[in-house]
Amino acid sequence: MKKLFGLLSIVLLITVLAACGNGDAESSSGEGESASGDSGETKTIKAGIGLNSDHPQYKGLLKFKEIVEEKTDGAIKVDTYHSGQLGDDRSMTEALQLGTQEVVVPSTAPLANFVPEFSVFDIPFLFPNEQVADEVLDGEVGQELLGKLEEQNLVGLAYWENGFRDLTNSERAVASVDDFDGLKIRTMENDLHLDAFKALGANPTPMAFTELFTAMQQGTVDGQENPYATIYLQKFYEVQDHVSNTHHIYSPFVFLMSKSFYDGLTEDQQKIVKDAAVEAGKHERKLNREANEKYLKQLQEEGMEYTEISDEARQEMVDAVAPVIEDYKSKIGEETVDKVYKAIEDAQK
Ligand code: KDG
Repeated sequence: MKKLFGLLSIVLLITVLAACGNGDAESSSGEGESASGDSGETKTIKAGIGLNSDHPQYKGLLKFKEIVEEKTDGAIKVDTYHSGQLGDDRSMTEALQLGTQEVVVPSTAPLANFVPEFSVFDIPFLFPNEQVADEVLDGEVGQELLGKLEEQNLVGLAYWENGFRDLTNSERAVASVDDFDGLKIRTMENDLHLDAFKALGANPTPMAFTELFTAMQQGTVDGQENPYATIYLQKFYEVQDHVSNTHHIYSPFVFLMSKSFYDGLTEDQQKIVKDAAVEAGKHERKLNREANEKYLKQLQEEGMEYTEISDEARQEMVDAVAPVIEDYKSKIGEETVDKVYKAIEDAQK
């Protein structure tokens, strides 16, 4: 009996020592983690956007959450926030730099305040259609631009789509350059947008998206520009009477992650979040295109007057903003501008 007790004690001691050994290896280096990063610690991603929960952008974010939580077996949890609950594009991007938020999906326009080369996508009438935009953004030059975000403590994981922007206002039907005269237009916080609208004769004001609805409601601005999906889903038709298919800029979204958070992930987890951002982006682009197709009609059903821009009128707009583009080439960086123009050409061959 005494012998048996002694043997059991030894077995127990060996088991306890072995367990301690494992624990040390995991907590000190994280090496030997499973593919899902199973160190026992759950990492949480706080992901925010400015648009509301009906918008395809939010559906994309939910897709990202679904993929990441499933592929990491819950080792990474994603909490999603819409409608600017965490702030606007700019302040959320700053929160990523500080490490107090992990994900934001801003338009590229405010990102140009962090990496000036992103303003290349603010060149008016740059992309002829969404397919060419996809090829350029997902191709070499698009990915090279994402790489520049690292210097700003940001990691660009994928491009999503905001889309072609169209003008709305509460004053008059806009059919030609003359009709822009003096219109108080809210723009995103981007110098090229501001100067392009000035060149068209408007009176632009930069403003965060979170303040836009109230500004239109109170008449601080006469109008704004955004894709049909946003105009409809944010109910801008309640405070705007006219919409024109100006299609003046194609806005990409960038799926951004905080660099300090990304660097703290295991290699497997980095691959999972990268692939998930790309996959969710494909889903978002598809939903967004469907939305933009159907919502122009619904805006008219809600009482907005639609004005179609003729080819001649669009050419007048192209001519009016041409000097601004020339002026910005050096500010953006000639090399980036040339590469993007070349990629657009190649995508159309
Ligand atoms: O979530 C994205 C929005 O915050 C913003 O980018 C929408 O296009 C937009 C705008 O006009 O500010």
